[in-house]
Amino acid sequence: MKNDLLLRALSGEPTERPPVWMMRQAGRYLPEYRVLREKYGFFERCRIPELACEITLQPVDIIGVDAAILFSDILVVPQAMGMEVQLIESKGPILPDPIKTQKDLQRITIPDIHDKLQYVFDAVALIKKELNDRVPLIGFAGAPWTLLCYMVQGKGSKTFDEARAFCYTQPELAHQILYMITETTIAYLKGQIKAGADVVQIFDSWGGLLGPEDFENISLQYIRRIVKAINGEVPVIIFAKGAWYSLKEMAATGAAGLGIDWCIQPALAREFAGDNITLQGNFDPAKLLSPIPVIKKEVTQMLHAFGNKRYIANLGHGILPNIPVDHAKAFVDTVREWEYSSINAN
Ligand code: 1CP
Repeated sequence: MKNDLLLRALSGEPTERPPVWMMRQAGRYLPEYRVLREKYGFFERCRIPELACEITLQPVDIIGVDAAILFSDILVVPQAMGMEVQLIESKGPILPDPIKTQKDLQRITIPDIHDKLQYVFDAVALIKKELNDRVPLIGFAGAPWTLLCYMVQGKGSKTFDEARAFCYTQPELAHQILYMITETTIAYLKGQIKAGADVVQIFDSWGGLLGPEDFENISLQYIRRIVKAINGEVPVIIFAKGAWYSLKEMAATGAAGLGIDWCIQPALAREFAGDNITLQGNFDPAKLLSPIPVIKKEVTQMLHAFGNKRYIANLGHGILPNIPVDHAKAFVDTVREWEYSSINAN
């Protein structure tokens, strides 16, 4: 691997500077992505390995990030389990027949992963070939709770109140579904790893909507099972947005890295997570709309705050579609120009 900063940061080996990538780095803020978006539907872009490969490589070539992340979506898993998923322009994902009752369970299965998601594994293999070991490739999946949110609510939401109420009022049914998603996800991530993914990230975008006890019961116990099943084959990063109160428990799963958002101070996150894990984050994506000199100053402050410990520079959530490309580049360049030795020099 020519640039193995990400792998070294995840295994706790020294690095001269932190690696940097951005969640949702392949996407609408890039004009090159928007060209393909005009021509092909969302799932076409996911399903045609050549397109998924081209989109995955765009931020590596254009922005200069230290890792590629597979272009796909977390919702291909509910799709593979038998649910219809549509992506509607400017509305986001819609699942027209959400799960509400025990009877609806008949509509979903734990699928044969190669039957349903082979196109993802083909994309991973092609991306690995085209990357030619320039930077590591991150594979990913949604956490079971975050996928259940969409499968029950049927669309995006700021609160996913229907999904939360579902878990509290029909706990047995909820746990049956979470179990099915977990089994599917284990096979899915193992397939990505076999096809060549160097790291996998579990996105629990809605973890922080649950209180600490419910997070353990509804989300973390299933994430833990996934991490255990991967059993160190590749490093796993858990990103549970908003679930800062469980960093200690998440660190104990055996994950190599934990993503954090901008609502927790780096020092406090480190205190909760302990020293034997890599932290990833946590720049507020909305700050990328600031003038470039302000971005540079704030990123430098962030790097100082994380200090000379196991660290991957990233945003605290996905990049927004209206971020100018040169602002995204300023974020990445500031990290690339920084060296750990500057901490001692100052
Ligand atoms: O072109 C378009 O308009 C489609 C927008 C889009 C894109 C670019 C969607 C629909 N998905 C993606 C790609 C995607 N999704 C990636 C690609 C790799 C990357 O560059 O990072 C990844 C990792 C995801 C993961 C994803 N999808 C998450 C978890 C991360 C997060 O941002 O919280 C979630 C929650 C989704 C669901 C989803 N898919 C698409 C949208 C717009 C959403 C979010 C909807 C919502 O707000 O509820």
